[in-house]
Amino acid sequence: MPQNITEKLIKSHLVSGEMVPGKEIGLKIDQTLTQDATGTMVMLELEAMGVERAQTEASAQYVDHNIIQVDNKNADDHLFLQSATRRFGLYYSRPGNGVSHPVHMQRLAKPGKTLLGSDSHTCANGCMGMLAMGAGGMDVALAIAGEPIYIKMPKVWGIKLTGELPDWVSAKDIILELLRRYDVKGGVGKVIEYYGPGLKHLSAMDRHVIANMGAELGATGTVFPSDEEVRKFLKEQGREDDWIELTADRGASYDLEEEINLSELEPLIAKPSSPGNVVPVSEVAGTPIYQSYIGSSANPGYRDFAVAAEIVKGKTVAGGVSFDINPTSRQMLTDLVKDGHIASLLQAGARLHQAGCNGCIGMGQAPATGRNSLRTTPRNFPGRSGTQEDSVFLCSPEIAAASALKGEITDPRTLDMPYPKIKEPENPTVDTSLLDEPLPYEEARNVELYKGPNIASIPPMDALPDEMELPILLKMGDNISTDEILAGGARVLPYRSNLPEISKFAFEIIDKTYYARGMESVVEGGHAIVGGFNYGQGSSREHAALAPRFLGLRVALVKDFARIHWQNLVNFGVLPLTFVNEEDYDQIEQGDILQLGDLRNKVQQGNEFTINVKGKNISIQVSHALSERQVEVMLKGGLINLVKERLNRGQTLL
Ligand code: MIC
Repeated sequence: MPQNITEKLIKSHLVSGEMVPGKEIGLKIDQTLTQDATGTMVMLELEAMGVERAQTEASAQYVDHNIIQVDNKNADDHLFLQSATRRFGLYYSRPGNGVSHPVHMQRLAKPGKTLLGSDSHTCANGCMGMLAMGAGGMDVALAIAGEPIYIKMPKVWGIKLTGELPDWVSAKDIILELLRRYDVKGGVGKVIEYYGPGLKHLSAMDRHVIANMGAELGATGTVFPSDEEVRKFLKEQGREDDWIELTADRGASYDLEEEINLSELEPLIAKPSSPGNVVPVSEVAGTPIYQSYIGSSANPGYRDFAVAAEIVKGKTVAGGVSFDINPTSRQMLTDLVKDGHIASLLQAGARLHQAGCNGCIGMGQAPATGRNSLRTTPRNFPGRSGTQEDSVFLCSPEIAAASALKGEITDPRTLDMPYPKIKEPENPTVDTSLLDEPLPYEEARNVELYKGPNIASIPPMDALPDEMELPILLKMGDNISTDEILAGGARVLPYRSNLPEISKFAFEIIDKTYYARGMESVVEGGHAIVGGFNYGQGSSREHAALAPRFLGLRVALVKDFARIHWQNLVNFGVLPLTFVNEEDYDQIEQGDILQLGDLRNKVQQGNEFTINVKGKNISIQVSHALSERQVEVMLKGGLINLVKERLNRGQTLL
């Protein structure tokens, strides 16, 4: 049977289950990636589980999110992470070295391998012919310990690319086009696999842009072939030996098919406050802007900065526009400096920041209230920029640069200049000086973990009770993102290694009283929340499950869940339920009390059962999609309890 690339990658890593869409499969993980904002928890989990040493082929810890140091917290976390990587045998990418996804691509990505990362944009490395997936920290900790990842077998969505991009249209517009067609739920349960003649015009970094924002479609992963473009990229990085060819077999088919004719695309923009809110830029041209921001893993390439530099060269950005340049890796920044592009940007009025995620996650560069910010970043969920009343648009570097010059959203095709064609450096800089190699085991085992005063261990969690009466503390609508469940931003992120403290910010964007009401519910046996479709989309941050759980969340009842958040809820013992009849969503209100009886039995006996709404004479049919393995996790109150129990019995992890 001819196979597509996704099937090849899955088959060669399958350790359990059948390759039937929707069924649970276990996959061997070759590489892992953690970043600091999620990595501190991962390292604490490794410690809690008593893991000796990473069992993967390569595991790397990047420090790219929490890089503004206004007090001791972030700096202490960096030292904790450095000590943990030395202890457990991981690579350590120091602050300033760059964003995890492009740096991983440059230094460690290998075609044919699997990569699991505690960051939803881990899928970016699918550009290298890898099966790269985002996951919660606990799943990544287990993968580091040598355990498989369990996912539902995805459908494979083949996207045929034909034609060639017109001038002023670039890779970002390709993924925005897919978001325009299918919105933020379009990729759920699917791996997106690109193929076709249009590919030959897209460099490995262009493909990174597209693969990265597969996360915004909710996809399990994005896969590109490993072809001559990938070989060229690896050769430039001094790693040609890591190249293997990986393409779909002739005659391979896909579960679903789509075609994009690149020649027909135009510059696109996602309006506030969803990456799926995409329109042609011409529709919003003339809207005044406060900020134009270039960088992030959604436009990390040399080309992305160089094209902006060429557009603004010899000109000055409009008065009042903050033109923020956030380089994505040190080695690329070096080349942009050498080739004069940074000088062009600075002379035009740019503000240059250090290599890292920065404003993409609200770590600096927050816009003024209610003013329009144009960004090449992947997400514009409400409040994510760090400003609560924000208004963020997502676009290509071409649009961002053109708009910076004009002070208003501008279709770059209207600029009075030819489209700058960018020549990539022939011998790009390769710089490994801030990427520390794993220590040999003999040395590593004596390393002590350094824990600053802000680092708190994860509190114990109880097993799933059999009888519960749970007040609904929040009733929410569709597409609630993990940014709304637990904000990012410079105020909140420094508490990522301190669960009791970070819990104070849970759901604050939606309801500031949640924390106090949650704390009260803990003594009364907990609470539930209700949501609509695509609940928990976006970031993989497991804190969005952990913090509500710490505040007594026992049941999340929604129309449907986003993949990673659903898994995180299970990992920490929060029962994720969906309405069997969606109309029942309208029957219940915030403040109602859900009655769950004989729950442990019901969860084990089948996927559907009924719960009552106290005093209302309503019963609601609900369903859980847990596998047998996950039912066990749920009954124990989460993965940590299960793993600890097994290790105490001298058994293997899972
Ligand atoms: C994001 O883009 O939302 C983040 C910040 O990178 C997150 C990770 C985090 O919240 O730490 C993600 O994508 O998973």
